Amino acid sequence: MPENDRDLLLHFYEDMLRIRFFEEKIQNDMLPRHLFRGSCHLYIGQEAVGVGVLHALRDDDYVISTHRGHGHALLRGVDPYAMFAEILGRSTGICGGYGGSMHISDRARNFLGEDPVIGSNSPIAAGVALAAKLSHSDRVVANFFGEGALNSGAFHEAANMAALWGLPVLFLCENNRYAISVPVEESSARLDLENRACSYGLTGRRVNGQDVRAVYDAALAAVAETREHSVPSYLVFDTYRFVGHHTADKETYRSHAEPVEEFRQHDPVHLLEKSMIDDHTVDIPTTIEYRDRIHAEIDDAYARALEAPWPPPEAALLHVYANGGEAQ
Ligand SMILES: Cc1ncc(C[n+]2csc(CCOP(=O)(O)OP(=O)(O)O)c2C)c(N)n1
Repeated sequence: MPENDRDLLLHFYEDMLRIRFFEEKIQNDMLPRHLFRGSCHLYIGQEAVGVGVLHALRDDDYVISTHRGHGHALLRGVDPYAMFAEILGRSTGICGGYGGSMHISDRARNFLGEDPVIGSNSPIAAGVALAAKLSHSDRVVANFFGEGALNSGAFHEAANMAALWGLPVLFLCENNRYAISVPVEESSARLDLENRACSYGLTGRRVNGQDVRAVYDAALAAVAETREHSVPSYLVFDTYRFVGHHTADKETYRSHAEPVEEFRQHDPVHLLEKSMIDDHTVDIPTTIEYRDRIHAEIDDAYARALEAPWPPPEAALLHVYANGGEAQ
């Protein structure tokens, strides 16, 4: 990226703050008040990956995410109010309150959704890319998944077909070191994850996922290659999940030897903030202004979502039967 592209860096900063504050609301308010059913998988600590990649895409490109997809959805421009309302199960949620935290989607923004079935979103991404190719568009598909999904057959089937048919998919592995409680060292025969798709001709690139500038640069190059030549790309981002696998996770599996505090020094939000202050891109009052403004935006969206209407009981049958809910 250009050495000092102030506007772009400030966009990165704003987007990272929005994701962080959105999810802190879930963690610090919704969770203790038991305001949602099931669990939420938070993206706290991994924000630089989503921000760097999404800024390298065009609005008409497609994004397919996982159970840990709030950040990707917000970056696509999904309304935070409609996302809070969705998680709370309200009728004004982005999916009418039917999906909750793990099934947010917004076709109008080419956010084809979160998919919590591990590995299964890669074949879907390949299918969407095939459709894009057959319709002679130059749109690309960004397929996010965790390192756990690399061990699924579905990922390998998709990578093989994408390479064989020249499909414009970006396979984007977010290596946060754990699949629920299983550390990557105990699930992967080899730790050079970037080589995992070599036999399909996919040369992976390993990227520091805590450094939004590095993510953006790598994503820009991969998107250009994929778009121009209609070929898949593969990137592995090393990142860290600062919170539990999901909101009910007590994290008892983390060994005492794990340098949690050291990892926390690599908080992507703080790293970007510090680097912008150090190189005089911004001053401290500006960062406070940004934080206050985004906090106010998230507070407002959340307050409105808490007041949002519940779906009427008869809505339980909508979208279930082909005839719209009438008893057969
Ligand atoms: C096919 C399938 N098997 C098992 C699960 C249960 N499960 C939910 S999340 C998860 C771990 C995913 O780890 P990873 O792909 O690394 O993503 P992360 O949660 O770290 O973002 C598993 C095994 C599932 N959702 N789908």
